[in-house]
Amino acid sequence: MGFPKGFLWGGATAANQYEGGWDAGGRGPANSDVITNGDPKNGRMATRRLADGTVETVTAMRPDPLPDGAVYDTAPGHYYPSHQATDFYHHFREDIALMGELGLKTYRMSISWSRIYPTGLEETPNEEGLAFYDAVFDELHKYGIEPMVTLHHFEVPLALSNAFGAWQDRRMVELFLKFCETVFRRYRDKVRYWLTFNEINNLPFGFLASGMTRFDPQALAQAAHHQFVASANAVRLGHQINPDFRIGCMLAASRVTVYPKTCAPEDVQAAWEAACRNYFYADVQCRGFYPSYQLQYYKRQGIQVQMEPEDAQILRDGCVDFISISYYRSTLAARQQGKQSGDPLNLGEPNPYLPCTEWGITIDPLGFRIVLHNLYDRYGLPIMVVENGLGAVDTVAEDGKVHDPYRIDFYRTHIRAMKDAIELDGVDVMGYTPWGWIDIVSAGTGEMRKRYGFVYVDMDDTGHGTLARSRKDSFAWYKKVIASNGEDLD
Ligand code: P53
Repeated sequence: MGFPKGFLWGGATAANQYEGGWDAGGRGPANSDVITNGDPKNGRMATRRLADGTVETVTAMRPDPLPDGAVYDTAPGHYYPSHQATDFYHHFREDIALMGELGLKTYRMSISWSRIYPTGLEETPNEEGLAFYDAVFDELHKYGIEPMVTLHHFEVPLALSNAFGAWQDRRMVELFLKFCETVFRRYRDKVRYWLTFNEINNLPFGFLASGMTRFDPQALAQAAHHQFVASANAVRLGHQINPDFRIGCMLAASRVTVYPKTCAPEDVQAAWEAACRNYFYADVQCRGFYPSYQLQYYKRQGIQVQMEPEDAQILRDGCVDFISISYYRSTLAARQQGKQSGDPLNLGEPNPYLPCTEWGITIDPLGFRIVLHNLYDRYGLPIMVVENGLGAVDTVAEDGKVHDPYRIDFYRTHIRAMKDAIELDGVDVMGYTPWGWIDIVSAGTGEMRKRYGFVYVDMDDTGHGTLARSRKDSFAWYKKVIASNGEDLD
């Protein structure tokens, strides 16, 4: 049996980590453009300008609230990895040729909102930005590659963060819809697959993920609601503009792959609770209403989400066509931990049965099969795997090449697990787009040395290098996997 005919083998990236050209072609700054590089321990920092003109750096995920008169801004003397990233903006023809050589059927990318509406508030879109993505989509179609576009991948126009804290404010719903309508209409015949919010359950990554400036549980719940309404409206509008559009949500599935630390029922319940805090985001988008457990949880926490009378209907009418996921790892939960750690980068305790990467990420292919099965049972919707991959340090060997058997191993075991989910568990998997098919900047730490690609990009942690592209060993391997529709994994 194996992988279905027409399985969408692909590769994935996001604009804020790959595109660069941050001030080219009339683009406005985004939240991601004021976030500096970081390190594995401390993650990334954001810069802001205080009322007296001085600049401070604060944590990029959940900084303290903005003091009066302060704004997020760039400042001299800092390195902002998104500004150049790995420069797709100036390399897109060369990079898409590599995608063609690899045999990709689909390419998952994001559109940078502030390239289309520089502050988010303009009445008319930036034509140069629209033309850039036209050129990208045309180039992809030349090679028979179907674009899959994320509308919101950790990026909002910076002006909206500074004006009202982005997603914590209801005004975002309309502004986002204006952006969606523009790109749906413009690319109506060039893009069929769309994803609304990347890793919507990683919204607690705050400023980095959603451009928010307040991070109390109330603000986070309200922002999630605004994203649900925005997503549902986008789904409905997209289907009106082109009934052939297939529009999905996107869940960080690692966060629902939570194992109990022991078989004590209290640990099992802790694991289930931790998963539910994440499942609920997909529940709303796939089923069209809030699950009762989440409403009770909000009540218990004293959280009151402000909902407009029309919202229930909007959510019902805006269910997604499919669910897409990222999957990197599983985690452990135990009753002793009591409350979940407030640190979104906290990875929990190590699992003694599993190896982990230099960044503390467990490697768990069976967890991948388990979560695919769970999600298919839960929603009965096709599942598109839009992120999976291994962040590792690659070294250029004496022969000038990167030999990365560890990456091939990772993909081999994960693709086998996905095949098991299809063949043994009957899961409907639409396709698979490895994360960072080409080296890009890390979202979590802003590093370059944490590489995911089949293609190596000559650039270091502070942006130095020729940006030259070269094929790693895994490139030829993945090419063979695609050519054999997943049969040849040796
Ligand atoms: P990096 C962790 C931290 C930030 C974003 O992560 C994350 C995660 C893992 O769930 O989510 C996704 O680059 C995200 C991508 C990101 C990828 O994981 O920190 O959708 O933007 O690059 C990998 O190693």
